[in-house]
Amino acid sequence: MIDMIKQWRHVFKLDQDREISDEALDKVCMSGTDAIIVGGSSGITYDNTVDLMSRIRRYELPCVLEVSDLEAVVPGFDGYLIPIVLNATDSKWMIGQHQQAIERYGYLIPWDLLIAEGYIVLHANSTVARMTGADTELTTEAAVAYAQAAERLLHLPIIYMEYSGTFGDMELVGDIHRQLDQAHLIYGGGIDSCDRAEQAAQVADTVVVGNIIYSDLQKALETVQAVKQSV
Ligand code: 1GP
Repeated sequence: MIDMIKQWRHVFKLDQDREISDEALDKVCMSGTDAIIVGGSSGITYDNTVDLMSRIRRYELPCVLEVSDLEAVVPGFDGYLIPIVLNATDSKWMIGQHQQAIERYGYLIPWDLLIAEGYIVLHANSTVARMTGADTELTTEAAVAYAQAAERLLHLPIIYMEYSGTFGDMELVGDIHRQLDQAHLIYGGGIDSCDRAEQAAQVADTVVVGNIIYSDLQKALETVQAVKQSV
């Protein structure tokens, strides 16, 4: 799993709870992006997850589920991303939900398809920050220390800097990237132009594009080449 993810430069994140036409989905899947992540923070159900997965499955690109709701884990994805919110103040988002899931469904879990992501949530005014009670007011040193704890103590293979809904601090993302030896750095949040996509691609290993798919599909599609051309 991690070897596959390490090759991804650009990824689209599609939200089960938002409408996307077949035509738009076709453009997203044929855009040249490396993969699709299915995931969202609210309104996630088993049915809307199955529905979106089966529509994406008509295409050849990898499709993984970012698990945020225990009731909506659907078999058939190429892999399952399991967020561990490093700066959550509510510990259930660090390990509580995971423990409960294993207790309840342990015998069903395809362990080799799971991969943990150390999330650092940095946009205070986002659903994920509110839900997890994330401490988003971090100094550079504090954020770097979270990333290092995740990589060196917890041996998490992925660090995900989540600015969902706003464009983040590229200097901070770059600082964190420079401190990582092994972990793969994913950036997501507020990418709505080629320029922002390029900036993010310069400091992160993988760039995730979400919201703009639903508000300006053409701009979203252009981010693929912007990321891929960036060195
Ligand atoms: C959300 O990181 C992703 O989980 C992408 O963020 O929706 O702001 O593009 P945007």
